[in-house]
Amino acid sequence: MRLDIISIFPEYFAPLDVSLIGKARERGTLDVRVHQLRDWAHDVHRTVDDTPYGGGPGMVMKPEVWGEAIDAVIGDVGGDVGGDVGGAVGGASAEDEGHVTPQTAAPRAGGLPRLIVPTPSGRPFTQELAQELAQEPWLLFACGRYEGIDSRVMEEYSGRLRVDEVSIGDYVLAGGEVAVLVMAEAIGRLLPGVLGNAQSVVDDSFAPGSMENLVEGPVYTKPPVWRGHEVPAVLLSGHHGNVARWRRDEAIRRTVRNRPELAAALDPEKLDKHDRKL
Ligand code: 6GU
Repeated sequence: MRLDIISIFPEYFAPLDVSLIGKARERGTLDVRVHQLRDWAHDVHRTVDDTPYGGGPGMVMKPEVWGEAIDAVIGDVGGDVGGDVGGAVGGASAEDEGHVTPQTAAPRAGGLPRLIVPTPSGRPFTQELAQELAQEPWLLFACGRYEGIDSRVMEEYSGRLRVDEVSIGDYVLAGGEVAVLVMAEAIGRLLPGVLGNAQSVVDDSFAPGSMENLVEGPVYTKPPVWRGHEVPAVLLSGHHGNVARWRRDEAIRRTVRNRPELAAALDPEKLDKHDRKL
C-alpha cells in the first residue's frame, strides 16, 4: 500500500518509522511519503491560510495551495492551465525526504488514491472503515489545521477521487496529524504480513464477524497466581470449547459495562441461548 500524507507539520509523522508500521515500511509492504504543504505555497511567507468568509474566529486553509499539492502528489496537472506540478519552490531540500519528485508526480498506471480528510465533522473512523481502507492500493491523507480546509477542495476532488472526511472521535484535535497517525496504525496493522499472528485481527475488538459490536474481554499470562490474584481456571483447563465460550461471555460482560450503547446494538439474531442469560 502507498500512503501519502500532506501536512504543514511533517515532523508529526516520525512515529511511523517505529514498531509494526516501521517494519512494514522496511519490508516494502507500506510505502509512506510525507509532504510539506508549504512547498506549494509561493509567496515569501509560504502562506497556507486566510480569514474565513462570513467572519468568525480562526483561519481557513487556502484552496489554491491544497489544489497544487494534491495535483502534484496524484500526478495530475489539475484544473489550472500551466499549473506548477512539481510545486517545489526552492527545490527539494535535505529535510524534504519523501518530497514528491517529477517521477512520482507523473501520472501512474496504478490509478488514483482515495483522499481522506481528517476532520471532527467527518464520518466516524471505525474498525470496519479501517478494514475497507486496508484493501486500497493507495491512500492520500490531507491534514487540515486551524478551522479546516476550504470546502471547495473536497468538492473539486470529489469529481476525480473518492473523498471521505473522517473523524476519529467526538473531541477536537488541533489538526489532522494525530488523527492520521491513529488511522495509519489501525490500517497498517491489517495489511497482510504486518502482524505476526493473522488470528489477532479476527479476534480484535469490533472486528466484523463474531466481534462485531463487542470489545475484547480480559487477558492473562504467567504466573498463574500473582499477589494472590488467580488466573481464571478455565484458561488453564486446555478445553478449547470452554475457553472460547468464556471469552465470548467476558466480551459481552465488558461491552455491557463499558459500552452500553454498543451492547444495545448487538444483533439479537447473533446472540445464542447462552448469551441471552448474561
Ligand atoms: Cl480527524 N481531526 C481533528 N482536527 N480533530 C478531530 C478529528 C480529526 N477527529 C476527532 N477530532
